[in-house]
Amino acid sequence: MINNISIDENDALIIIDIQNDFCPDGSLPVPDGDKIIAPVNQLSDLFDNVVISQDWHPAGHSSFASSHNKAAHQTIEMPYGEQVLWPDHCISGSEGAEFHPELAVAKAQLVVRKGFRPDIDSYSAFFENDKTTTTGLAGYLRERRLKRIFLVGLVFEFCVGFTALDGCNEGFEVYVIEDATGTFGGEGQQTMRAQLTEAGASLISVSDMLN
Ligand code: VGL
Ligand code: ZN
Repeated sequence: MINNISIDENDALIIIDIQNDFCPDGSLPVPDGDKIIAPVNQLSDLFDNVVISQDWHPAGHSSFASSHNKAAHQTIEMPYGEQVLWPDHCISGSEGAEFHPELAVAKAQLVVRKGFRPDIDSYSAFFENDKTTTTGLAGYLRERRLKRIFLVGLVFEFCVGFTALDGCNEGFEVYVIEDATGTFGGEGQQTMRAQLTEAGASLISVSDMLN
């Protein structure tokens, strides 16, 4: 348990994909996905630096099951490896791609969009799933001398987790505020917890921050 973490000007809160499609009325809903919004908004108040990511796919994206005549949650082999197929979600410009209306976005200094290339999905806010195409986020954080990143949002074992793993690889000190993330649960969640610990990320709670 890490208590009373105090935040300074070298820290950034990165809010991952709190968009309508990942909330209960959306096309790829995360159970209780909207329940994290109040604590995320409270956390935003603590930080000088806030970045938000936005899943942003063209219609007919290669990560959509509908593009392959397959059912959602099946997997296919892509040139960059295995890809889970999803229901159509977060189509650029659609209401589903918008941030949840209760999310406090005014504080955000940067919005990173990802997954906009038709042939590559992007879970991480740093790199697309080919692990080489960059979003520019690492360069942004470095130029702004931001060293510790605190991650919240959706989904723990996908976009939050992959962002955290890449953040560790890129040399940032990474904290995942686990009870301010949403998850599908099950084995995927457990595997990601183990991977994060192995990579050196710290799994912490909202209460470690808001004391
Ligand atoms: C996500 C699946 C597909 C996420 C995005 O934000 O975790 N998951 N696209
Ligand atoms: Zn997506």
